[in-house]
Amino acid sequence: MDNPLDQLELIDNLQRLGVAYHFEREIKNILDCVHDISDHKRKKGNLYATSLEFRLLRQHGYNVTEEVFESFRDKTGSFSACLCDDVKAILSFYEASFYGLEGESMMQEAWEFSSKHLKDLDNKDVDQNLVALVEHALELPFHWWAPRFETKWFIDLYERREDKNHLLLELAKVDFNILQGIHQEDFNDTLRWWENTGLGELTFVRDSFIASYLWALAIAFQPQHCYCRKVVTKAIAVITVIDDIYDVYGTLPELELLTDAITRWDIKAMKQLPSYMKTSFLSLFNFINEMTYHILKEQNTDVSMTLIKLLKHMAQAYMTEARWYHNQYKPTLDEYLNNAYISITGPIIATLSYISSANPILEKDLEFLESYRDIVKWSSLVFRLQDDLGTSSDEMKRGDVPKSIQCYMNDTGCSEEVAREYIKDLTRKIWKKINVYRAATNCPLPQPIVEMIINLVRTSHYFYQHGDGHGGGGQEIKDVMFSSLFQPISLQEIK
Ligand code: 0FV
Ligand code: MN
Ligand code: MN
Ligand code: MN
Ligand code: MN
Repeated sequence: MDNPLDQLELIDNLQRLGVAYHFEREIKNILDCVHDISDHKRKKGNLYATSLEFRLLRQHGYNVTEEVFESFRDKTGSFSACLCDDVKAILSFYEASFYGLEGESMMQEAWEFSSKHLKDLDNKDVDQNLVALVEHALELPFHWWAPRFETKWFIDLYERREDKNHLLLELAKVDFNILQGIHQEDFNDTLRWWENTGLGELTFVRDSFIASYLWALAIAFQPQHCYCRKVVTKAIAVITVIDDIYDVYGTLPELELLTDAITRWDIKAMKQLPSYMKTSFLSLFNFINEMTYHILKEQNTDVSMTLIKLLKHMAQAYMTEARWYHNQYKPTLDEYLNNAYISITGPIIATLSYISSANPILEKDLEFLESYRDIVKWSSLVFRLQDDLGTSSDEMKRGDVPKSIQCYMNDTGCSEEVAREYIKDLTRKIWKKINVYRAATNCPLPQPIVEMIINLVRTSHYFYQHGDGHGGGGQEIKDVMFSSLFQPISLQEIK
């Protein structure tokens, strides 16, 4: 393809069809050219093309200024209403707005303008495929979708398009099925491990093993990340049990003993634990030690100190919440969040993703991950806010520490509805910070791990948008989970 707009649309399709990872070099070559020659003549007056180019360039770490949208403002300085007749352009503008950086006021206006028009859209005379894209984007924008969770949906949509490329469609389907086969293998492997632990039989534990695997799949779906998926699945499955012990089952004195055991990281601490806690503690202990052994053998690197430190902080954050709850203490939102971005386990999952996929593992990266700074902190905060939006209603019924929504209500006296809007707004603000760290040329972590951390955030948007998708969730999310893991795509094409 020679036409730059066709090339950009092809990249967009490759990404959404889930096959872009086969063409990383080609995509980079095209974007290098587009970035170099980014001429204003070509796109002048074309909001669709300008937005698509802006979004793809920012997504791939190129420097583009928000000024490219200046020409779409009218004399009064607002985006002109006549742009709204072109739904495809407004959608493209909306998708681009999620790549805004902290401090960019035009991108904020772009979001306000485009999201309002998409929500108010009269669907009557609009192409049905475009309507489906708009609804999908209002659910979650492209930037917030975890890579694998929209692939099947998009393949289906693409198939119904008149201008589809048959070869590309076939590639996407075959590739999806091949990857699904690989995913089923690591799923079966970890499932056997999980059944062996016997933890699923504990009466107070949520049934979340498939969900645990899907978090891992969303973080790193590519074939080479098999070990990473297994590690992350096991971690999430065991940590979910530990979280339930702290939140639901343990008495305060028992929880002090568990916190002490994890903090000391000593097999001798087993003796002090009540018997129902022993298997959970020992599963965590064995899993972490086994992985440490594996990394030592493969890379001659000792990651034990990092992991023990992060686990200690996690247990202490859980303990803080348990004490607050049992003493009926109501933290302020700030106080709560300072603890809760650790208790959501974002930092530890980020670190495990790094350790199980990076080679060589670097001391400076471990130090950064342990520091809870920048991308690690802000990503974990969004993860926490999404979890609270999805799970806190049930948590309050069951009895739990006030979560972000309740803390904000206590701080301000506002209604739950207002508090939820506040948390959603805070989420968008923090994403702008995440975008800044993602784009920073001096980002201390390698790009693939940054993307994994962001995928964790994206997954939290998906899992918690309609309730507790991790701990049971509704039927819809269960169907999607089942389908993405166990149902291949039929290769019979609808003509
Ligand atoms: C979330 O559940 C949960 F299970 C966590 C944080 C442990 C495993 C990690 C992932 C799901 C990635 P819940 O809403 O009960 O967590 P909180 O922290 O609110 O108790
Ligand atoms: Mn919990
Ligand atoms: Mn908890
Ligand atoms: Mn609790
Ligand atoms: Mn929760």
